[in-house]
Parts: sequence; C-alpha cells; structure tokens
Amino acid sequence: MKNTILVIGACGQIGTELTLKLRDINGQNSIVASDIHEGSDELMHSGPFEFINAMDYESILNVIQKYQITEVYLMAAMLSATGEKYPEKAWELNMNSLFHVLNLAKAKKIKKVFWPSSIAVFGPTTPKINAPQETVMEPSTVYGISKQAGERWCEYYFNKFGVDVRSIRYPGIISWKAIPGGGTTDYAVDIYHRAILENKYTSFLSENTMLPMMYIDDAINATINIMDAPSETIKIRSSYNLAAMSFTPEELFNEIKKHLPSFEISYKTDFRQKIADSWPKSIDDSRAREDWGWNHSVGVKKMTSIMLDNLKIKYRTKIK
Ligand code: AKB
Repeated sequence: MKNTILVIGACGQIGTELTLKLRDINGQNSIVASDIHEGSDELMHSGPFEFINAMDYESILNVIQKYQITEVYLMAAMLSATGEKYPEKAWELNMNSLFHVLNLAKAKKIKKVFWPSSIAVFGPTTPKINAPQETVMEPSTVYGISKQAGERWCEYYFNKFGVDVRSIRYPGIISWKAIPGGGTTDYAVDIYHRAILENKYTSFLSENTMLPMMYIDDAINATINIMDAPSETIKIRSSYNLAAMSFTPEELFNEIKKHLPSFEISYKTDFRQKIADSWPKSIDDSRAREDWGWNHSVGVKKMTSIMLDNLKIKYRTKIK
C-alpha cells in the first residue's frame, strides 16, 4: 500500500520545504500539510492542507482517518529563544504533540513517525568540540529539556511498544523560502536577508560564537533518508547527531562580504548569547553516517551563493 504522509507544522521553516520535497517525490495528493495557520502560496497550492493544532489529539486523529495517513512528520515546536519567554507553553506544545503522535502509533493508527530533536539537548557540561552521540547531556533551556525528554520517550516507545519512531538532532538550519521563528541560530538566516535589504546587520551573537549549522537541502535529505532507511539500520531510537558545518558570525560575514564588498556588521548580544554558549561548537555525526549513510553536500561557500542568489530574486522590488 502506498504511504500517505501528514506533516504537522508544515508552514514552518523546515516543514515548508519538507512538504514541498515530499510532494515532489510522492505526488501531491499523498502529502497532507497541516498547521495552525496558512503557509506560503507555493505550499498552500501544491496539495491538501488541513488546520491542526498539534496539542489537540482529536484534530490529529480526524485528519489521519480522513486521509488514511500512514506516516507522520511532527515538525511543530517552540524553539529555544521563544521557549525561554514562555517556558510552560514550550513544554506543553513540545511534549503534548509528541505524546499524541507516539500514542497514535502505539494504537496502530499510523506506522511510522519522524520527530526532530536538536543540538539543544546538549548543555554546558557537554564536550564543546565534536560532541559525541552518547555523552553528558544537561540542557539548560526549556526547549533543550523538552527535546531531551522527548528523545527518552521516543526510545521508550520503540523498546516498549515497538513504535517505529526516527529522529535526528538538527543543528541550526539555514534556508531562504520560509523564515525561522524563535531560535538562537536564526541570526545565520537573518544576516542574509539584511545583507540584501540593508547592506548591514547587527548580530545578537558575538563574533566568535561558533555553532553547528546546516543548509536546508541537506536537512531535508537527511529527514527523508532516515525515514526511508530499512528499520534494522536505525540502531539509535532516541535521536541521531547530525552535522554539516560550523561557523561564527564573523566567518559568515566574511563569506557574504566576498559577494557584497560594502556589507557591514555590528554586534549587540542579548539573552540568546547565553543559550548559544551552552551548546557545542561542533558535532560528531559518525553514527548517522555509518548506520544509514548520511552525508552532507553543502558548505558555507555554496550556501552563501545559494542564499544570496535566491534572496536577490525574492526581494527584487525592495532592494535599495
Ligand atoms: C534553535 O536555535 O532553537 C533551533 C535549534 C538549534 O534547534 N534552530
């Protein structure tokens, strides 16, 4: 039987491009997008869309039954920076939505689940360089705590109930189609928009803050590849480390400057600096490479060309 996929949180930064790619691969009618609000025209016009509040079990179940959904990608979450402003809401959204989907899989209403974790599961006591797959994890943000707890629950549901749940720890994701919302790594997206629109940028992270990052195409490929991999190759049922590149705001600025020589940067750090300082600078993702063949293809140079080329087109009428 053909798989029918529901993407919850389809209008967010990753959800948007994930849904479009899944529709390209599987045909538009096999992929149902859902969110609490509408998304881009491209997303809304490329296949079915349903309003779903990820905290409402019944609304998820109704859509699963209506379309005979077999797989769910749960992309709805409150990220690290917003989570610090609304700790209880972040915990509620991030945990309740996960329980709903895990319980639907446990009840055999769906066969497979993708749930994203994050580098935010790591904390100040984790090794900073090449953070290992298995290591000390003492996350200091609400978002990180929810992702760490979520990982434990995923592994528990797999071991106890045989739920086929798969997960990766996303680093900061850089993309141009949809804007990220409420993350600490968002500067690495914002900087490109400001470069094109204003030729200057004020970074909320300091010049030497190095963080693990990834271009969206690699993140989408990893997500689809881990879901397509044979079940026995997925040996880690909490969440896989995943990496592509690490850079600082200053290094990114210098790369953009090669394309826009008069681009200027200044630094004004805020509460997000402390969050960034609690995360590793780089990640050891050898297990994902060994187990299910993960490989990244975009580095900082290529990403910068893609971002600037596409944003120039997007903002054609607004560029000063
Ligand atoms: C954030 O900055 O909160 C996210 C993440 C690293 O999960 N982009």
